[in-house]
Amino acid sequence: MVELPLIARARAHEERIAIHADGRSYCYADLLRRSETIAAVLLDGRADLREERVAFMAPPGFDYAALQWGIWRAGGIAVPLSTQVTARELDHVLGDSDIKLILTTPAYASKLDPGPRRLLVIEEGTRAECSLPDIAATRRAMILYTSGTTSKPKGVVSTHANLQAQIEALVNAWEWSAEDRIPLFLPLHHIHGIINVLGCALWSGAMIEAFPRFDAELILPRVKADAYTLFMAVPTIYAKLVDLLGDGASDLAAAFGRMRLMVSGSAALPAGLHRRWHDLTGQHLLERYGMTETGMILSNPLQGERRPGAVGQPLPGVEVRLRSESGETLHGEHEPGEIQVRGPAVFSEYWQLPEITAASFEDGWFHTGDMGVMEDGYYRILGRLSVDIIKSGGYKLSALEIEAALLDHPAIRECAVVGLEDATWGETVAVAAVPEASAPPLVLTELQHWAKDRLSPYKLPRHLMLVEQLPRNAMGKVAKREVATLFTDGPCA
Ligand code: MCA
Ligand code: AMP
Repeated sequence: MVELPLIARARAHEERIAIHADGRSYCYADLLRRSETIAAVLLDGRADLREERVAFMAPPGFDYAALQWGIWRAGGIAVPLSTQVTARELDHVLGDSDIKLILTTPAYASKLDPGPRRLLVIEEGTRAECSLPDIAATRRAMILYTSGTTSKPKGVVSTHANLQAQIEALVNAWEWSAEDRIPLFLPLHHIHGIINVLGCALWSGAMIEAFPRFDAELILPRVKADAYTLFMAVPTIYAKLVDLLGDGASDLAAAFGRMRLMVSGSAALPAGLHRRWHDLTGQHLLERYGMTETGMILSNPLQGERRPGAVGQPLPGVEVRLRSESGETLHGEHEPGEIQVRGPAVFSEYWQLPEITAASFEDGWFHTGDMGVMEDGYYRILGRLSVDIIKSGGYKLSALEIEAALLDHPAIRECAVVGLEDATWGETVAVAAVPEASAPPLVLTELQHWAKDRLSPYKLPRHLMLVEQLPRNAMGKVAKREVATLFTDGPCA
């Protein structure tokens, strides 16, 4: 039988604790048993799901891991759903990936309206077994929806081989071992949580302590008790922790300093925040850079200088090049170019978007849309090619998607969404709107209230400015950079 390496490796750690959550500990044997049951329920007499897409919703924890492994062991493609998804966003994901079956746990069943699809609630006592199919590494494993330069999020398809390459690069570079213990509080519809934390830990036989969200009141006492060797978070979380730590030395700061490794990524870690964290805790954060389509690409070293404001060198197995606007590969230092990536970790395709997939690659090199530069042997990220991508709290947001949702508001005739720099969130969502003449005056809180059924909480506008017209260039296109200066130069709601 051809078993996934992740599953085969778990057999070597059967007695070890894999996940601790809600006051319970689950060992690797529990995860193997539960995922086998889920696979058998899914197969329901069939030999193989043959890449059928199966959506699932569960908070970080044992159930999430068991559902993911169950789908994989039955031969399906796992489509994890955000626990904060709105009905409209859900409709897009389920329709786009042609989902017929959604899996969830009793606690989440009432949050989901499956429409015409089957909702299968996996109860704790369920038991089933059957022989499971062979799963080749080339089989497609997961679709993650990522916002970008299209108004609707695209499905990023990764094979088992892609995911394994993403995990192995990090396990090797950061020397994961079965002795590691890590808190998991990041959302599990993006790879930061799925691959960098959950995937690497389970690959290594390590222990995860799972929390439904980043809850400082629950997590910090555990940090203080030296419960963890590793910590992985987005810069927003480090900014919030710096505020919580205050100025003086403390037991908590010392406990952060004792961890073997703390990593920051998903968005730029300001050099000042990196230094402040070191002053407070004695810990040099390791900043790395990656993307849903590629896994992690660049990383500061585990041993050696972790440079503030820089993202280091390519991870094992990842090839990186910088390309000029005219398409030349840049070899020198201090020459900015687009970051392009090649290697076994790079995704296979955007789901059912062959033209967009083809346009994203050149000779096997994936175009990230991020600009970078090499300085004294370290890459530094300069920003994105598109002004329509916003990074807020570590989430990648599409200005076009938010604009399309807001245009349904009866008081908005036209609008432009931009990201404004913010010390805590990296960027926050701002909207400049031309109101409908006949409509009552629009205010931010009312707009947020209206939009929360349409957009996930992290996509909601945080600033609103009403304008008579949007700034446009000579071609009539909205000049986004000028829109941003409207907010920085003038008052807004
Ligand atoms: C929430 N709030 C915000 C935002 N989100 N305000 C401005 N901008 C935002 N984006 C407000 C809420 O309305 C609320 O306001 C208050 O902040 C607290 O909200 P809450 O949701 O409780 O915040 P939180 O729990 O502290 O969440 C912040 C968070 C979370 C922990 C940073 O956003 C998070 O988990 N982010 C990680 C996302 C991630 O994993 N990205 C990885 C993508 P009020 O108090 O007024 O009600 S993968 C990726 O990017 C690549 C591959 C990579 O390299 O990793
Ligand atoms: P996502 O599509 O959610 O996977 O987000 C990937 C994007 O996050 C990248 O294309 C970058 O723009 C951004 N990103 C990730 N890590 C970093 C970092 N360390 N510094 C700057 N940007 C980052």
